[in-house]
Amino acid sequence: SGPAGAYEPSMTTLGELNLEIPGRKPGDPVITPSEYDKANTIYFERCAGCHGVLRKGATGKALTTDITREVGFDYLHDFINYGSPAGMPNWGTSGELTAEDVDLMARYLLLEPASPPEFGMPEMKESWKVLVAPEDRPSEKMNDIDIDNLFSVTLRDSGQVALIDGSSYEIKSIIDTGYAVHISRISASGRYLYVIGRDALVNMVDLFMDPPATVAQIKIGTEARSIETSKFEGFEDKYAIGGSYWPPQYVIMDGDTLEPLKIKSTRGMIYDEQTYHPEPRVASIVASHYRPEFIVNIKETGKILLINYEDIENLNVTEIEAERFLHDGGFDSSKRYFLVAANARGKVAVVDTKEGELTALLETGGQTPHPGRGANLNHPTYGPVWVTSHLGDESVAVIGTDPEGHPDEAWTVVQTLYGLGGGSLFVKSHPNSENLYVDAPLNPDAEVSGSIAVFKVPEMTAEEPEYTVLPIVEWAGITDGQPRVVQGEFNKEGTEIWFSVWNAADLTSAIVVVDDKTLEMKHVIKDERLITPTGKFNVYNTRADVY
Ligand code: DHE
Repeated sequence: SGPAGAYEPSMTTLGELNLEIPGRKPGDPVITPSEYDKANTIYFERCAGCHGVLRKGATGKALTTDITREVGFDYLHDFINYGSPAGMPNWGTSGELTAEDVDLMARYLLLEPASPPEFGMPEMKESWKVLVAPEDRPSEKMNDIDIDNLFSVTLRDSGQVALIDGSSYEIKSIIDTGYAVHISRISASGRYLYVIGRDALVNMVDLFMDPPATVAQIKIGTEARSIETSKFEGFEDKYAIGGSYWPPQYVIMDGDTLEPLKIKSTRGMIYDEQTYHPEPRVASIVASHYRPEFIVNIKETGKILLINYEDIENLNVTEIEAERFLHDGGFDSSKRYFLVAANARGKVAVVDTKEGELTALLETGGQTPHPGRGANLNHPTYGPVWVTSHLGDESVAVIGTDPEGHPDEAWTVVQTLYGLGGGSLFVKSHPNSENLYVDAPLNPDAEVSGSIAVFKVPEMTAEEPEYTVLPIVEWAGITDGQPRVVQGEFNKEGTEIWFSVWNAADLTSAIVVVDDKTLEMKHVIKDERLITPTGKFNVYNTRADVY
C-alpha cells in the first residue's frame, strides 16, 4: 500500500513545459516514466524522511539539483551504494537496493524534485471513515485485558501494531494500520489508541472492545510521523492532532471520530534567517499538562508552536523561536518543561509549558542528539535530570532539570556518559528504576547494535561511570541477519523493560523482557506475526508521560 500515487506528475507543469517527465529539462539524464514512478516510490520510502520531499535537507544533506549536478552521477551513485560514516545508510552494499535501483536513484537525483499534491479538507474528508460510531461502541470494557499494562508494538514492515499483554506476554490483537507504521499515542482516559503510519493514515483503536479494534480512520496527508491527543483537565479524549511531513501541516480532529476540524499549514519563514521555507515538516507533538495546548515542533523553521485548543475556530497559537531541525523530545519529571532536540544543530530547546516561553537552548556536546522522549533520573549529585543519547557518537548528555533545587545546574549538561557507540536512538528509565538504558541500533557493528548499555544511577557520582552490557540478541537466540536492538519501554509497575530485536522482514524478530532489578533476561516473546517490531508504547506510561 505504498503511497506512490502522491507523486503523480502535475499535468499543468508538464503541459507548460511539454516534457514527458516532471522536472526534466532538455539534456537531463534519460529516465522513463515507469522508472520515474519507481524512483519516486523509493525516494518516498527510503530517502524523504531525512532529505525532505523537496530535497532541501534536514537530518540528511540537501539534494537539490544545484548540488547533485555539481557533484555528478558517479559521486551520487557511490554515496547511495556505500553510504557514509555520518549516517547515510549503505543502500547498495547492504542489499536493500539492487544495483539497478542505485543507478536509477543516482539519475533521478539529477532531475528536479516533483512537488506532490496538496491534501486539504476535501481529501481528508474523503479518506475519513467511522467504522463504529461512538453510540455503537461498548459503554464499558468488554475484554479482560489489563489495559493500563498493555503494550502497542509497531510492526514496521507489515504495517500493523501488535497489542501485547504486559503480564502474560500474550498477543491480544494484531491491527492493520498505515504503511511503515510509526508511533502510537493514547488518549488521556486510556481508552483510545491512536496510531499513525508514514503514509499519514491514522487508526483510532477502541481498547474497550473485545478484541480491541479500529473504530475510525483518516488520512491526513501523504507522509507523516506524529499523533497526540488532548490531555488537559476538561479536555480528556476530546481532540486528536496529527502532524504531517507532506504537505507540511497539522490537523486537529475530533477525539471520538477523527473528524477533521481544523488544518493549519506550517509553511513560512525560518526563525532566524527570516527566509521562506516551502516544506517545514511537523516533527514531535506532545500535549501540555499545564494548559489546554498542544506543543508542536516544526523542523525546518525551528519554531515550537503552542496551540491552544480551547477555541478551535479562533485558534490561538504562540510561536516560540527555538532552533532549526527540531525532531523528538519529552517532558522532565515534573511534566512542566518540555525538552526537544534540534538534532542537526546539536542542541536541546527547553520550553516552560506553564509560562508558555522558551527557558533555555543548550548544546548537548555530542553529535545529533536523539532522545526519543528522553529519560528522567534522580541523579545522586544533581537531583532531577533528563538524558539524551546521540545518533552521531557514543556520548550521553545528562541535563539538569531542577531550577529550584539545583539552580546552577538547571538546563546545563551536568555530566557526559559514554555508551556502546554511535547510532543510538533511545534512552529509557522509570521513576521506580535505578537504571538508565541506552541503545545503539544504528551502529554498524553487529555486537554493538545487538546490545544495550545500562548505567546504574547511584553509581553516577563517578566521573566516568561504567556500564553493564546486556547481550539482547544473544538472549533472543537469533543468529540470522543483523537484528538491531531498539527502544526500551517499561511495564506499568516499572519492574521490567522490553526491547525490540528488529530483524529483516523475512527473518525472525523478537521482544526481550529484562528484569530491572537483576538485569537478567526474564522472557522472550517470539511469534511469527511479530514482523519487524520497533517502537513499543505501554498504555499507562505513554498516556501519563512516564519515562
Ligand atoms: Fe522515528 C519518534 C521521525 C525513523 C522509531 N520519529 C519519532 C518522532 C519523529 C520521528 C518526528 C517524534 C514523534 C512524536 O513524539 O510526536 N523517524 C522520524 C524520521 O523522520 C526518521 C528519521 C526517518 C524516516 O524516514 O522516517 C525516523 N523512527 C525511525 C526509524 O527508522 C525507527 C527507528 C523505526 C521505525 O519504527 O520506523 C523509528 N520514531 C521511532 C519510535 C519513536 C519515534 C519508536 C517514538 C519513541 C518514543 O519513545 O516516543
